[in-house]
Amino acid sequence: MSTITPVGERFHAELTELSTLVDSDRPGWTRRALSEVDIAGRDYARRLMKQAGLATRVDGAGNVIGVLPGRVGGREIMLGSHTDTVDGGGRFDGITGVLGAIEVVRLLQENNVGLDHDLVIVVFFNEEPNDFGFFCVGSRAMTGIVDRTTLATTDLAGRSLAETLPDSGIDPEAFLDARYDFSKVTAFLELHIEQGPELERMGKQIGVVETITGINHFKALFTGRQDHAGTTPMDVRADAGCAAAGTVLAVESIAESGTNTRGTSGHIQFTPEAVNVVSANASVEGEFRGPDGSWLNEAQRRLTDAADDQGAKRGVRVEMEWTTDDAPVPLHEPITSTIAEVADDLGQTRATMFSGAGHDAGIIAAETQVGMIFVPSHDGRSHCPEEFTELDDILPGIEVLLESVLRIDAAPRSGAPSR
Ligand code: HGY
Ligand code: MN
Ligand code: MN
Repeated sequence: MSTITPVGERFHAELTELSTLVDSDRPGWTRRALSEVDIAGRDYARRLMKQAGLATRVDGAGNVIGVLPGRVGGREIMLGSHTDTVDGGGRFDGITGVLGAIEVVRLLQENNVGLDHDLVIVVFFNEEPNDFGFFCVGSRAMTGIVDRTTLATTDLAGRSLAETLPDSGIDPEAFLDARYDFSKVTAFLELHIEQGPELERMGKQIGVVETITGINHFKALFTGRQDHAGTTPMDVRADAGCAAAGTVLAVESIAESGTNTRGTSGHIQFTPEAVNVVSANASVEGEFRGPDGSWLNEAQRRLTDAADDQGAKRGVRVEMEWTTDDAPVPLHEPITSTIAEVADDLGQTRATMFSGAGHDAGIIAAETQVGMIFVPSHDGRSHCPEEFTELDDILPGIEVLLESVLRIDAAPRSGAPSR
């Protein structure tokens, strides 16, 4: 077993530098995809990859890909995560896994440890939800599940994704053609902060992810009639805002009806926005999550019906669109058990976990064997400026990532990895 330990100061300095590349007009540690600062973030990661000796390129979908050639070649082990954040997000979501993967490359080289496999590091483009209703955009493009309908989707200003991608240096045609050949990938591993409270509560160092949540996103548009707020009697209004608000409450009550299920409305807008005008239009965007695919399907149906009811009783037209429909993803047993054995052998405490957060790993799992390594989040906080993980809590995750790569590399091709 390897006794190589990560260089904490180096990792910490890079995490500080990358996390402070932020949009100064936004709260928290904001580096949203499709923004200039997101380009700077991916460029920074690419510079580090080059310094670590990787041959780098950017694929047609904006994913930064670095390769450390192996002794044998032909087969790959892939590591990766993302550098974009939510608006007002934190410093650790995504970049912990990117910088952790680059640290693994450097540790292998500094300790003259060669792999048979090529080691491929990916900084996935646009993992967090964008204004077009999509998330995990780069990993979806790599797995070939984007199409012209994806490109035609519009934001609330009416601009299409196809019109917007070139601002980030992405050609829409190349975006459609960014499919990666996963037949040569033995496994994909993603290190990530937990983003919830379980590891800290249990006093465990490492989370071994068994399943990643299913996520269904929706956009609902409500079209009513604009009228005077003082002279229009309540019974003749077609108030789009009220239909939208009723839909928000339906999301909450449907989510409360399941086990470990979640429902969130993250956006609501009335048009016009004026206290003395009945809303002509309104929009709501939100999502359901949960570990059970059939519950998610049922939640979709119930919310579509609830929004229709909200509209029908007010004479408001409702258009409901489900923009993503991702089923829960079980991760792959040979990889998850390798991660668990590695943690045990390194003397680290660990727990098996469900991920309520979505990850590029969940998309890549359709193509190759996938495992995820979680490290604790202080107070379980994430997607907020207070998101925090101690350096001493991250380093064990990098050690597990490194040793898992070594075991997968050394495993017989047809069997479960072991060493
Ligand atoms: O939204 C999510 O679950 C992830 O953090 N992108
Ligand atoms: Mn996130
Ligand atoms: Mn993330």
